Amino acid sequence: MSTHKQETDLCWLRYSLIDEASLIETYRTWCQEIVTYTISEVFQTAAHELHGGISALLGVAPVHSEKPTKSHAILLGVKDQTTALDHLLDTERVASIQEDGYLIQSVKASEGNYLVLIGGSDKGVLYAVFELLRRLQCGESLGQLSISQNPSNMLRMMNQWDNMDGSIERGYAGRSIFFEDNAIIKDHTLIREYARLLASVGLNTISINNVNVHRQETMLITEAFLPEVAQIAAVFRSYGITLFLSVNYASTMEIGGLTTADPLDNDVILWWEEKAAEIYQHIPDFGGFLVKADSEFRPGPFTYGRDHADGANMLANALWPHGGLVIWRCFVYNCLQDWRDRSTDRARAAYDHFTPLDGKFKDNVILQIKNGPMDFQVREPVSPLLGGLRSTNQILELQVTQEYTGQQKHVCFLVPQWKEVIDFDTYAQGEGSTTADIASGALFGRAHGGFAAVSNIGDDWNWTGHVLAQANLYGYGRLAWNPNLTAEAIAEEWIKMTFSRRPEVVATLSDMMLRSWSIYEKYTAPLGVGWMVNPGHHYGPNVDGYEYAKWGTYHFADCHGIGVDRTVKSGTGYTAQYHEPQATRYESLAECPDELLLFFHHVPYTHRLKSGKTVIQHVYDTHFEGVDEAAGLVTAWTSLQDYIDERRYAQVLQRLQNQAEHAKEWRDVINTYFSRKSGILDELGRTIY
Ligand code: GCV
Repeated sequence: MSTHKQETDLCWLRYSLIDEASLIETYRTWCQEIVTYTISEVFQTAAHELHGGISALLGVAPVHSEKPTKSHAILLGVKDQTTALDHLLDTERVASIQEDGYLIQSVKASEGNYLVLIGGSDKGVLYAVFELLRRLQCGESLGQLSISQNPSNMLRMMNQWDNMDGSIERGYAGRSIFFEDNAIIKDHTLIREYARLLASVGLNTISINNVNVHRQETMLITEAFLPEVAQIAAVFRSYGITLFLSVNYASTMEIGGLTTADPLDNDVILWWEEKAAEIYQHIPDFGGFLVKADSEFRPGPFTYGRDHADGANMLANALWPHGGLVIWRCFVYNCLQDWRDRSTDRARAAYDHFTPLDGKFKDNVILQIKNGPMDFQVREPVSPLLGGLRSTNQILELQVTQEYTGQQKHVCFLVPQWKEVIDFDTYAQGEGSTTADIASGALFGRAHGGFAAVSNIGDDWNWTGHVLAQANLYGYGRLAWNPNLTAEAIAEEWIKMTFSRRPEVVATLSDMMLRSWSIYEKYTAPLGVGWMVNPGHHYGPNVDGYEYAKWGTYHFADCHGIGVDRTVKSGTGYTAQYHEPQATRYESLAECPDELLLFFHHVPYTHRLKSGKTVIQHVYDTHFEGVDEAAGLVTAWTSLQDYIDERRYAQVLQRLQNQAEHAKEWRDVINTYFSRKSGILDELGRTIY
């Protein structure tokens, strides 16, 4: 693994020397001096980051002082701890800053010109510093800065699916930066760099091991590993990030010497209470447990005839005295389904399991809900469970790792997809009840809420396998902080920070990124049907790969038509899990949006979409278009050769070329399958095999 810092790409924290003469002069004037008004570990991180960022961007190191001595200075302080700065700022604005929030204000005072950065806490200062550096990287003017920010989400979490043998479940960028050979990696260089990347986009919590907790990872909460876990927690703590662990629900049996994991058993309760106390001795600010229970062969309370509130509350009680949280995943479904059984619908499962338990969870339990009802497909509706719970803390789960979206071999900028999810109106409390407001807890006044996402990084030199996949990590963090940011704005700032501010780079690359999800969707599974991938590893086309499987993942294509009837009228009744008017919209063949048609309805190939095309012609057209557009990505990228360093240029070029080739495989497999099934020819007579 490459722990050598120079070999590792710094992603959007490259801080390349600014090359516009007038800009650098102005910035140098403003950034001569850093004045700090408080001391704490995270505050020092903030000051250190600011110093390092400015030195690299401007080629001149600022001086550090305890009070301003120059004509211009950057003043860093924490709200209510910096009375020396009070006279420079509007007290109401300062009062409105919450714990992780911040204010950045340029002030012309008689004593000098200042950029004042005030955080609601030392973490707020760190976020303010990264915001200021982002503004510098984006070439923005500093004279009129007046930025006041509070994060929308309290929890802004990253979930690693890292195993202790060093592999990463659904990882496409090398090996784990945390574990190898069933041990914790002792060199924390990459972990620290990762903490910087996460903090720079405002993320504040991380679980470091896979939710599938196997034998070795079960031991992470024992004396054998806790001292080293505590060291990792310390690295993250210095960047304001709280550490969680995924735990095995059956730990009492696997490592506790008990014969049961029944959540109502007194020995089980006691064991977890003692375990929690032991963990907090090592890590006083430990975040808590992330739990996958009764899901895909993982143990859980169902074995004992208990429900998920019993299971989660038992763990929550153990963590309660220490201020810890239980994040309990709702990805619970029957993974041993018989494909002949058309009455069981996997899409219904999370809602059916968890809505009857609404209000039964302790206050320190948070239910983690995947964005869609199935599993991170290229297109799914929003999970109706988001909107189905009123009295339970919830956190939205996204997947940054591209399991079903090209596995970081294909470019697929997921921010536009996530925007559709978080802007979706659930109507849970009338119009305007967006997923974003449910996840944050704002809609129902919940204490805890936020976003979680499965990470896409490994020890590859560029972190994410595909250089352009760094944008998904970046974009996830930015949205977790502020779901109102647009995909366009996120792409633009990411490009400026990561590559260049040159207009041709920004315009070309933004266009590539913003269209990439739609391009990927075009040449893969059509109209929301999903799952046409090779089983197991999930890469590449295989229309019937999951059709006769136990996983509940079917498209029901025959010679007449395709799609899953999830209507109340004639199907699985899934549409009723949505609030009106979404329920009616999805139930109605006429109103259902084209892009989700086959998710909700079984239709003949000759069914006409709103676009005016038949389903079969849509399949053919999009697959030919998708391939052309994938080839267009290669051409667009080559036009940027002069502006991108050789290493990253070559890496992206090679991946885009492979993508363009692989898109043809997708096109030909899908088109051929449906042409043979339907017996209907392409109206344009293109080659279908
Ligand atoms: C961690 C999907 C993935 C699994 C993953 C699971 C989950 O089924 O294919 O690899 O397991 O989701 O989210 O728990």
